[in-house]
Amino acid sequence: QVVSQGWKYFRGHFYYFSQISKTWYSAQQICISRDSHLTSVTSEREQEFLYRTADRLPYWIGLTKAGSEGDWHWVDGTPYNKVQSKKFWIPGEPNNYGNNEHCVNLKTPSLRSWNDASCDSTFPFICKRPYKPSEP
Ligand code: 2F8
Ligand code: CA
Repeated sequence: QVVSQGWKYFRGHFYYFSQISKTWYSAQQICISRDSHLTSVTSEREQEFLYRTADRLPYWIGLTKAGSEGDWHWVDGTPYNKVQSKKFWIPGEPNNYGNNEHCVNLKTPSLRSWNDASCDSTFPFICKRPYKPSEP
């Protein structure tokens, strides 16, 4: 079926790995236009799937503290679990480098792979949408 072209299935969701680079906000707008959001990460299995598929390129994910008085949150509405998420940050991150890093990318090929970066930087990005079997 054509609607899922370019989307990869993993455990109940479809993921789209873009081949173009966008700012974080533009990337999220593109995901929304395709019935999805920049991806959340809620388990080690999911994180592993993402960094393996990313294959050493940095990609925007759906974590930001823009527009929330400094609290990290997922744009797809998933609650951000600070304790569970600690193991996904690169050691030393998030460091808010230059006092201007409010968006997150998946940067290194390991479970500890998140870096906060300037939302105005351009990177490829990963959209995620639930797999919903259509009505018969
Ligand atoms: O050393 C980690 C540091 O590296 C860069 O800043 C020098 C990153 N900046 C960008 O990706 C724009 C920082 O986010 C990162 O913390
Ligand atoms: Ca950083």
